[in-house]
Amino acid sequence: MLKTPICEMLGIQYPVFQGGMAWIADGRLAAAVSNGGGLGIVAAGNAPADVVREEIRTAKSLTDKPFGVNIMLMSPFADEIAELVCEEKVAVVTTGAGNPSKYMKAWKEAGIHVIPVVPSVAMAKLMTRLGASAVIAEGGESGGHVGELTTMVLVPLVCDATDLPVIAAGGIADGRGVAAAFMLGACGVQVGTRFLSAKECSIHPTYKDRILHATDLCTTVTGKRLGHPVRSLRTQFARDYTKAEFGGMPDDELEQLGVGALRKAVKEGDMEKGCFLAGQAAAFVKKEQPAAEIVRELIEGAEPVLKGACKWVK
Ligand code: TUI
Repeated sequence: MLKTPICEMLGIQYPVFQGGMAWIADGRLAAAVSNGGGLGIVAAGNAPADVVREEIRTAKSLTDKPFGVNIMLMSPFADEIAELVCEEKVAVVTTGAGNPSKYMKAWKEAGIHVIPVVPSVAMAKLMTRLGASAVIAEGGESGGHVGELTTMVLVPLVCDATDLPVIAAGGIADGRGVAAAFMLGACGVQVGTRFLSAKECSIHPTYKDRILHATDLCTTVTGKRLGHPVRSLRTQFARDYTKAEFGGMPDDELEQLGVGALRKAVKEGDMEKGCFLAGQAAAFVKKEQPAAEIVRELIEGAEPVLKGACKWVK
């Protein structure tokens, strides 16, 4: 049985977080992951507080287990979501795409466990000083907004920089990845892309199908020029965006090209204009299955790998 200090801290059975995927991680998916013994996470994305409140209430109605809310800090509604999580007394807040320093005091006073994504050693140290409960070291294999470093390098560096529990993310979608994360010093994992294939994940069937058929070179990173590198499936949108990015389209026009593209992927399965965020680990995702089964497979797959880890040590 794989148990680590993060399980005790958060009152969860397995050290598996579900990634806070904007537009995708709703109350239904979060509750299914939490009911499966992991930590489900409702993603606020770019949604206003009333929409996120509904998803939190949905999650509460479907599970009595702890779950979290992910706050995407580039959202125009970040301030109101920051207040909402205190009002709703959510157990855990994870953050992404920015520095959550200005909210930390209020969240801690509300009794919330704050677990930020840190893309660098400096950010890990800052979050440790400001009282985070743990940190998520997310490498550039992940889907969506990516940092510079790979999981393989970022996780051990962050482990060396803080005494807090470190959750590894980016490129993890099976038991081998979970075991490897533990070898690097992590005591938990965050998994996004694998949960796109969960039965309880409500993305458009075309999105799910593309993930199930993804192979090794199916993802690419766009948006570096504007300073928001994003990993997604290599679709017509990604090709058009890359052409515009390197073809000298003015910044404001390029920004407009991306507006609404995520919604078009998630809600409409639009293969021309949709941006299908996905990590490199999409290549590991082979079938649709209940979220609880995914959590169990991640853990049960890791145990024999970890037990066999000393086979070359003589
Ligand atoms: O946030 C994510 N992944 C995301 S957010 C998102 S929505 C979006 N859509 C289009 C453009 C941009 C965002 C889709 N996927 N992952 C966590 C993550 N956080 N990765 C990297 C970071 C990060 C980056 C900089 C965290 C902190 C940070 O701090 C910089 C600073 O000092 O402000």
